[in-house]
Amino acid sequence: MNIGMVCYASVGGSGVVATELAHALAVRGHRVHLISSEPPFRWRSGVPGLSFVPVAVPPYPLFREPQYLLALSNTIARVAEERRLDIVHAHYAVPHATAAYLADQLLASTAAVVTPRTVTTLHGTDITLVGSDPSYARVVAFSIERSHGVTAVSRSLKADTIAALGIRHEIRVIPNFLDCAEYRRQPDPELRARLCPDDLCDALVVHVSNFRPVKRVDVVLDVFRLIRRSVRARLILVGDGPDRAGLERRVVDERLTDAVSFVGEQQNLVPWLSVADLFLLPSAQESFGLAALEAMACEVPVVASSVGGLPEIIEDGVTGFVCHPDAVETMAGRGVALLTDPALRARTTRAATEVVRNRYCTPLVVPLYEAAYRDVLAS
Ligand code: GMT
Repeated sequence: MNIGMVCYASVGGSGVVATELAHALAVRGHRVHLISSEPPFRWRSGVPGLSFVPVAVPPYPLFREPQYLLALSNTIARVAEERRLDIVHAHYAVPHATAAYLADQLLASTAAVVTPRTVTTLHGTDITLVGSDPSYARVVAFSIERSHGVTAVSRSLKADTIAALGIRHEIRVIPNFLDCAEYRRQPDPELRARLCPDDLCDALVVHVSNFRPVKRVDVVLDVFRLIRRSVRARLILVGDGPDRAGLERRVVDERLTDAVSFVGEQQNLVPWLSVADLFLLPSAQESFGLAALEAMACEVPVVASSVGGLPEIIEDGVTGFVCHPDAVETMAGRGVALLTDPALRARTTRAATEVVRNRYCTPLVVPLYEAAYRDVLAS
């Protein structure tokens, strides 16, 4: 098939999933054209069958608002014609489902020979935070309904989409996935010794996110402080975003600079996860929680909040722990248990990696997207 994959380039799970899907589909013999403002975070050049198409947004000094939606719609229609696309796959509904719809209408209005089918994948905040905002809801719902196929990354997000936007279109749940050959524990004793010297530290706690309020990195710090009452632990914060500066100030004010390190965005997470003993994800909302899945694949036990799709990937007490988002003491207690009880830790990480390998590796999930493409092409 000839597929146009539309996604955000900024660091975030939807861009990661779209880029990995584009890559995996190219490896499976499809031609994939990734359309975005710039090559996304995980972009790998030189893969046969995979190409990148930038969306150029010409500046005009009179506008304070860049016209990204128009430029993207135009680019999708152009690429569809030039490269004879069968499928346009929009990741994150806002505004990509709308751009795909506009491109579809453009092609139809010019009686183009090529009229690709559109598929929209809902990722989370495109519904739960952004898309259901009254400023956007009507056009987002309209654009989702006009997609030929719709997928969501969890059952929870499917339910949220129906509840928040009243969508009647069939929504197929296709979970996120990862390359299980890449995401496995690969210990780096030097990195471990640098981050957690034996004489000062017994355990490494890790959190990875884009430091937005929904991720509640302040709660990561609260939980970590409680854990430190019983375990000589250090905290590694991976990522960057609007909440980082405030947290850095808090770490200084609370005299935690020796115990907490901010290491910024990391292209390759595996080394950071492979030195970790515990992963914290106390998000307010998380439609899937790709970061938790990546930790589980690298044998890091996860303590997360019981929101959104997290309980679909983490079975409480079996493959990790999910707690009420406000139960900070409970999260800390679960963390201490995992750090101090080697048998519990081994049991949990073994069960978690088994679930990852049995359900979430690339070869198990990518065929579900191929089936969705075949169905919309046949419909
Ligand atoms: O969190 C966002 O606002 C953006 C989005 C993204 O692009 O990373 O995150 C969502 O999509 C990810 C990939 O499907 C999911 O793993 C995240 O759970 C989801 N984030 C939220 O629901 C907060």
